[in-house]
Amino acid sequence: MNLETHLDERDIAEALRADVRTGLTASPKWLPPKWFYDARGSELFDEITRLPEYYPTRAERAILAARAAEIARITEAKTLVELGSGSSEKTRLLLDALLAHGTLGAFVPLDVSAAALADAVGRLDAAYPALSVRGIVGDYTRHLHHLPDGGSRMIAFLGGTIGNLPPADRAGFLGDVRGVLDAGEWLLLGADLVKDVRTLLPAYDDTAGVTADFNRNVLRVINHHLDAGFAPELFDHVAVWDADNEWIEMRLRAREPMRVPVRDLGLVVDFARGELLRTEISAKFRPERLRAELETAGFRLRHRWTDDDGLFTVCLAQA
Ligand code: AVJ
Repeated sequence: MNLETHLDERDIAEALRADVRTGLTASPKWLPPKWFYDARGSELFDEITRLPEYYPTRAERAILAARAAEIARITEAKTLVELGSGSSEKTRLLLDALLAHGTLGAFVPLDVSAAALADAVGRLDAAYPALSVRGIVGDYTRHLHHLPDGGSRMIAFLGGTIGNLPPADRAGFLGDVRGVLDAGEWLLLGADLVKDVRTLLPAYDDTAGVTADFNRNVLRVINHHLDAGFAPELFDHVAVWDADNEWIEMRLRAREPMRVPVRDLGLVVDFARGELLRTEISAKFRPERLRAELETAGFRLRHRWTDDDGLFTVCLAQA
C-alpha cells in the first residue's frame, strides 16, 4: 500500500499535549476540533452525516453528483488531491467523472488519521485498479508542501471543514493552498451557507444525541491519551449560533464543579458549575464572502454551485 507518513504517533501525541495544555489553561477554556476524530469519533461523525437534521453531507453529495462531469470537463485534472479525506466516500463521484473524462492518473488523499487513510486507500486501490492512489498521513494546515508536484492538479477540500478554521487561520490556509499550486491549477472547496437558525441549530443538536456524544468524545480522547480524569457524562452538549461571527459554536458545559486531573501533563483543571469549554466553531458563509476570501488568497472563482435547497455550496477556484 502506498502511504507516506509525515505525522507519527509521537508527533500526534506531542500536538495533543500542547493543545490540551494551551486550551485548558486558557480562559475561557477551549480545545481544537481535530481531536474529536479517533476511531470512535470518526464513527460518530459518520453517523452524524446520516442524521435527518445534518443536511451538509447530503447537500454536498447532491451538488457533486450533479456537477462532477462538468468539473472534470472544466479542470481536466490529472491529479486529485483531497485534504482531510476521511473515508473519501463523496470523492468517488469526482474520481468516476475524472476517469470517465480520461484525464485522471492519480489520487492523493491526505488525512491526520493513519488508520482511516489506510482503510480508504485499501478500498480505493481495490475499486480503481488503474489509478495510482497515494495516501499522505499529515495535517492539512502543516504538510501541504509534501503534495506531489504540479501538472494539472485539483485540490479538494470538502464537507465544509474550512468552517472549522477561525478567520485568520482560514486566510492563512487558503494562502498556503494557493502557494503550493501552480497558476492554472484548481481548488474545489465545499462550504456551508448562512441560513435560518431553525435549520442550522438542529444540525448541531440532533434529537438522537449523536452530536452530543461526538462532542463529549474529545474528553474520552484526552482521558485515554493523557491519563486524564474527565467524566464525560457530567458535561452537557451545547450548540449555539453566533450571529455576529456567523458560526455555530459547540461547547461542553460542566454540570457541577469539578477538579479534573490531566496526569500526563501534571495539570489539574478546575471547572465551575456551568463553565463552558469551546470545542468547535463551524463557520457558515455568504457567497460574496467566499469569493472575497478566495480572491484575497490569490484565486479566481470560476464556478459556484448550490444544491436545489440552497443549503450548501461548492466553489471551483483557479490559481
Ligand atoms: C466535519 C467540520 C464539516 O462542522 O459540520 C458535525 C463537524 N461537528 N457536527 C461540521 C461537525 C458537529 C463538521 N465538519
